[in-house]
Amino acid sequence: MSNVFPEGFLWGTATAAHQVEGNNTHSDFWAMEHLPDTVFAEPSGDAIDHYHRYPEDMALLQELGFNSYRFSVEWARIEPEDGRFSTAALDHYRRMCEASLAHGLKPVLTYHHFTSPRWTVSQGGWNNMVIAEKFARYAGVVTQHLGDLTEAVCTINEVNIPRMAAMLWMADGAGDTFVQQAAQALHTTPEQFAPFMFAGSVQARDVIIAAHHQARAAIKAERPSLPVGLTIAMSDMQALPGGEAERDRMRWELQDVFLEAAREDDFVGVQTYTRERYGAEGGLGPEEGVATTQMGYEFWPQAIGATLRYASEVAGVPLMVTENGIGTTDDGRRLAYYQTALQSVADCLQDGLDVRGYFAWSAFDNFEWMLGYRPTFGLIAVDRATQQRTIKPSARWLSQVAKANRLV
Ligand code: GCO
Repeated sequence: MSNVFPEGFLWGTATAAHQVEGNNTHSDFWAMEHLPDTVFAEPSGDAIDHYHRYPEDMALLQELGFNSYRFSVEWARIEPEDGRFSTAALDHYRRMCEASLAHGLKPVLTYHHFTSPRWTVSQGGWNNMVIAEKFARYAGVVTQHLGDLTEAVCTINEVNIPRMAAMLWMADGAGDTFVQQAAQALHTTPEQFAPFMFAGSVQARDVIIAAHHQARAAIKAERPSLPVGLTIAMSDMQALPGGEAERDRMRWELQDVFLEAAREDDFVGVQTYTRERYGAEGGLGPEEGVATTQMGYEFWPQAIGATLRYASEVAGVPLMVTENGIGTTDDGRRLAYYQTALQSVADCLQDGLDVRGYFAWSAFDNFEWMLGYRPTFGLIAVDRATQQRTIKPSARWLSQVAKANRLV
């Protein structure tokens, strides 16, 4: 059992623009949050105003001893209308990258984290192959402006989540009235409605994979040496006796296809929260006696080790833990989660897996999509009335690990 992490290991936290910045008004999500029959618990609003407060926020992350920060640049701000790029928005993200570096945090940038400009939806969204070209064009522009300051790029966050949503959570549709209203607001039809999260078809899957490949080429054309990868949502998919075939079928659909698409990448970003069990009939809920989190997931921190091993086996490229964490109001549970999770990452390293970094989800309590602000994944609490930040004890523990580059 080793406790030491390799030299140069990236230690950081992760955020996503829409979840922290506030007022992402040109995005499809903003429009969807404000419909009369919205499926969002509440709108994102000012979020935690990271758009303006990033210097103070980065100072906190520096104080905690991290050496990297994974954040996303917002396509809807950078290209608010098709083909119209905002130099001001690009400059904003350049200032963020500069501030990040000045705080000793190497920027790992995500180019797409769930939200897209509104205009993409009116063009058929992620069902239409045209978006792959548009996304690649945007990726080229971003790289031209920020590539010299960037440590690594995650093209698309959780390439498999739309497919997962369609197969696991939204089998009954996301609410007909909502889709009708959203389609109308975003100038499309319910049949062609495909914002990223709602693009669960096989066709959309192929569009998303093509968008990643084309973006990778556009990034490499600007900066051949910049490491590029995608990220994938992975639970540890376990089979009970008799459930192997069903588990393998689902794992092929939800993980293998995407990991195979990453075989030419510089790394794959693994994002893990829990495990899922399969029996002959399909997915089983949480096992009796196993505690669950605010998300209803089983408390299963060792899942990260299992998913790293599986990702390595299928993709065969270096790995990065781009998200790992827990939604809980009990920070002691969070600490326990990180202790077990990091031990399982250390065990993977010991066994020779090439893991380059670990990013906790999340730096701050933030906007948890449809669930609003209720789930709290942050290492740092935020009082949204005052925007006051408070470092939690779990962050202090992770800080010691990051500073020592070993488990303490
Ligand atoms: C993700 C999401 C995050 C979520 C996190 C917690 O990439 O799944 O990136 O946006 O907030 O997973 O559910």
